[in-house]
Amino acid sequence: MATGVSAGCLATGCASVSAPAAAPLTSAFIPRQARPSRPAQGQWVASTCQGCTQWCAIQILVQDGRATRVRGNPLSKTNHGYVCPRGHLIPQQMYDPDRIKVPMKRTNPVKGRGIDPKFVPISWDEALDTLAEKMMALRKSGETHKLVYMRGRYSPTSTELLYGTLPKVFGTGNYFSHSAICAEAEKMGPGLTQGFFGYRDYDLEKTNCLVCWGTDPLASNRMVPNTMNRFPDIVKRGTVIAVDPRLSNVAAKAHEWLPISPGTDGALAGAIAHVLLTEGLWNREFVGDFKDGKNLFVAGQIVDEAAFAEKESYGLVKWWNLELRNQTPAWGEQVSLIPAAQIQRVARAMGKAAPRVVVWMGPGVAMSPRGTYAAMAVYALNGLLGSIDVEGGVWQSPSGPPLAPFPKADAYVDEIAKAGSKGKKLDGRGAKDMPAMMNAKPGSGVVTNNVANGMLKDPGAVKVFISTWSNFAFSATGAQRWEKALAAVPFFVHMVPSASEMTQFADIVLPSTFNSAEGWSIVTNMGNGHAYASIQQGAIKRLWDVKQEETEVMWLLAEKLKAKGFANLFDYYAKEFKDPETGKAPTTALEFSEIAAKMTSAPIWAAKEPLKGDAPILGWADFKKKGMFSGPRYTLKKGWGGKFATETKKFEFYSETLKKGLAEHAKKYETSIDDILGVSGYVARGELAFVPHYEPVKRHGSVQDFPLTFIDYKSRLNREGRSANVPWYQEFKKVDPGDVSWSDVVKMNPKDGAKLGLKSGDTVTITSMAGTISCQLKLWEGVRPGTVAKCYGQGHWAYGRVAAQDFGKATPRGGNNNEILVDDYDRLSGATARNGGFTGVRIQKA
Ligand SMILES: Nc1nc2c(c(=O)[nH]1)N[C@H]1C(S)=C(S)[C@@H](COP(=O)(O)OP(=O)(O)OC[C@H]3O[C@@H](n4cnc5c(=O)[nH]c(N)nc54)[C@H](O)[C@@H]3O)O[C@H]1N2
Ligand SMILES: Nc1nc2c(c(=O)[nH]1)N[C@H]1C(S)=C(S)[C@@H](COP(=O)(O)OP(=O)(O)OC[C@H]3O[C@@H](n4cnc5c(=O)[nH]c(N)nc54)[C@H](O)[C@@H]3O)O[C@H]1N2
Ligand code: SF4
Ligand SMILES: [Mo]
Repeated sequence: MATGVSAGCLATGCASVSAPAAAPLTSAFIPRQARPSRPAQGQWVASTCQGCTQWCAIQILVQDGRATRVRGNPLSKTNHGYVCPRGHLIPQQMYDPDRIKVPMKRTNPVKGRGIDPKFVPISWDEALDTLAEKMMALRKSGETHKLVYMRGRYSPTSTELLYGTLPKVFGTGNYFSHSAICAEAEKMGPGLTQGFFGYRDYDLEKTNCLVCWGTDPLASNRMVPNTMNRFPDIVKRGTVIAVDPRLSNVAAKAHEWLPISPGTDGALAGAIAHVLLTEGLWNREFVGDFKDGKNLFVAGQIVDEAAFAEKESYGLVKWWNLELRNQTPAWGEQVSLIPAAQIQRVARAMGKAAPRVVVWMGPGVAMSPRGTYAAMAVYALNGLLGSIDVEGGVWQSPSGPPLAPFPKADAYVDEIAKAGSKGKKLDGRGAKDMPAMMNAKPGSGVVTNNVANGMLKDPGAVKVFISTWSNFAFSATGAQRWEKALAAVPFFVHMVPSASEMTQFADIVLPSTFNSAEGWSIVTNMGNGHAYASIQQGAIKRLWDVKQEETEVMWLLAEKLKAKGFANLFDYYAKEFKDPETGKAPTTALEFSEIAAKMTSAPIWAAKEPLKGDAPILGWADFKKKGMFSGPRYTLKKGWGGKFATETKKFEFYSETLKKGLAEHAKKYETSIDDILGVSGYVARGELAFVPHYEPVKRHGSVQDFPLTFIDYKSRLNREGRSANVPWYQEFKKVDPGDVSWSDVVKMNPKDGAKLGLKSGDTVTITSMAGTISCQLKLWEGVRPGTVAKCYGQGHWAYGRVAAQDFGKATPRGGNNNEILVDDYDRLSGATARNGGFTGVRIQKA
């Protein structure tokens, strides 16, 4: 940004305020006596936190219309009435003085980092009129497919009114979710072995061995409040094992920390499986046994498949013969750098606790190039240990309370829309080298990060770009590509509560509600054995001229489109939506928003028969008050007895499910599966491709030029990418192991520091094949020599006065990891790589 004045304008939505210097001011430490004493009067209003994907049911203390405190909903069976530290950031994030307060339009046509957009305030009417005009031009020119919609985070229900219907009724196939930069590859582990392409639940109450592998659930992942609650007891009664290349929160408290060489998870899993099999520690009830009772799993030996009788599983002996038989602990040590004795010890502890073992496999394993196979290898251990769907083990989603789907929109899809929805998608899914086979169906998974490449390759492909709750110019690896791609978009509308890096490229900025306390929707999730639905409600008085993007803005946009001659979207909303209590159709945007939430949740609060689970909810008012409803406890052994959703209906150590998907993809391109694997960057050929196995680390940058391996992970305080402008985030940053408050540090082993002549506090540059960033150095024993770790979340250059070092000058506080992480994929899932040691870096004194 050229001047401080306009940068201030961007942040505040008014023309005259300049951005103050980023002084570390925080109200957390105002002396006690300075606070006016007043009794805590107010109301606890139920809502839902979306600070991470746990989507906790919460209550917000509302005093005089203002949110002042947050706690877990006491009815919650998942969070026990507690939030994690990030839940407490809600009031600060919502009342962030840098929020966008009114709609704005760009007056500087030139777009780029550090170029002042010269935003000026406009009315909602003008903003939506302009958008509708641009959209109508596409309808007239037969180019509806040049409308591209991308969502970042979203509400799981009201997203249907935007993501689900706008593209369909208007006529574009180019709508994309952020899922593939999130954790999609993880789903391939349980998906290709067990037929469950979803996030798992864990019986932490009963487990005797917790293995946190590529995840740090005391600080991130899902179910943080439940983990914090259960963790101390597991430590006391059982064994906690952390497999993480850096000293995570769990690692610091675990009995065993395995600081694995990044990206070698498949090898470590193989070596553990080898010990479990050779020492006879597999779970016989789930996996079965040798027919004559004698263990023939002897290192190096081929086993006759006919000698083993499997029960709930399929292909164990094939897996052994193809992959495991030579993966001794000594071999595992060579590849993973974890001592053979520790591999053995850990495998025995897991075997001894089986089946009450949880192997909690996270993005650190899966979100890497070739991550599908690592995810399968680590997840398959749950199969060997028999922990699938049993007490103290790993569960699929419990069945949740019923929700009503929205009415079908098909009758409102005209010929233009039908034609526009066909055609190739910009993300390249299903290309020969991008199988993206979520649910084992080739071409069915989104390839979020590849949209930028699609836009750069074909600059005419996008004419109108709409995005919500997103910040891809920061949150996606190879972030610089997004800056370029967005700069070339002729018309971009960003709908967010706070202006971010991506907003700098917008033509129109629409201030969104902060969903947890200003919007309406129904949020669903599960954890601790229960699935639940939880309300989000407009709990507080809105301070600014904001609207909820998925509901209110859609209604108003539909009105504008109707006025310009395209009524289908409006007719769908106005004719099909009715208040389930009164039968009244919505007449305003706000009514539409609340009616949509009521329709979704009516089966809960207007149930004809008592539902399984919580005590009955008696009407909408009662639901608003209680805020949530949990379904019954998980029923064990869901997939046992031939009920897994795989090709064989068994737990597949040899994945017929994957084989079928790959065969289908190969057939489409009239080639072999081996050819597909080759062009997609995998190493396995032949039968090995169908079993969980180790694929060598794919590394961008030679060891000579980029000697250090980069480790990325999440902050305990990151509300996904959205909390860096909160003063408490900066003040408490030191809660992330090794980190320093109000700073951004890259952590290096002191041995490497001595070699390179670097010391703590030095300002350094980190350079990879993708780019260079700058931050502070910290010498720390929590990473092994040859690797460096840096927390994701800092390095914002345009997310407000606190997040940036100098917002007015676009100077970041530290550096964004995504400017050095290379744009690469696990192509079987379409997921973006951020873990697995795939980016080599060099570090120099700045
Ligand atoms: N290097 C690295 N990169 C990562 C990750 C990592 O661990 N390391 N994590 C990845 C993961 S798991 C994910 S899910 C993605 C997330 O990345 P994205 O999907 O891009 O989402 P965020 O960055 O969380 O979203 C930021 C935007 O959300 C807006 N916002 C905040 N609250 C609300 C609200 O209530 N309503 C609306 N409409 N907007 C809101 C803010 O104004 C901001 O513009 O990042 C990924 N990127
Ligand atoms: N605090 C916090 N919690 C969150 C979120 C958040 O933003 N902040 N976001 C939510 C979202 S959207 C998602 S998708 C989930 C993601 O779930 P998380 O489990 O939070 O995912 P990541 O932070 O990506 O986890 C990466 C972990 O793997 C480790 N790791 C890195 N490379 C390797 C490797 O090669 N091998 C192994 N074994 N480990 C490795 C990292 O050190 C880190 O501990 O978290 C959710 N929870
Ligand atoms: S950030 Fe996640 S775990 Fe923490 S309170 Fe919010 S939804 Fe729950
Ligand atoms: Mo995510």
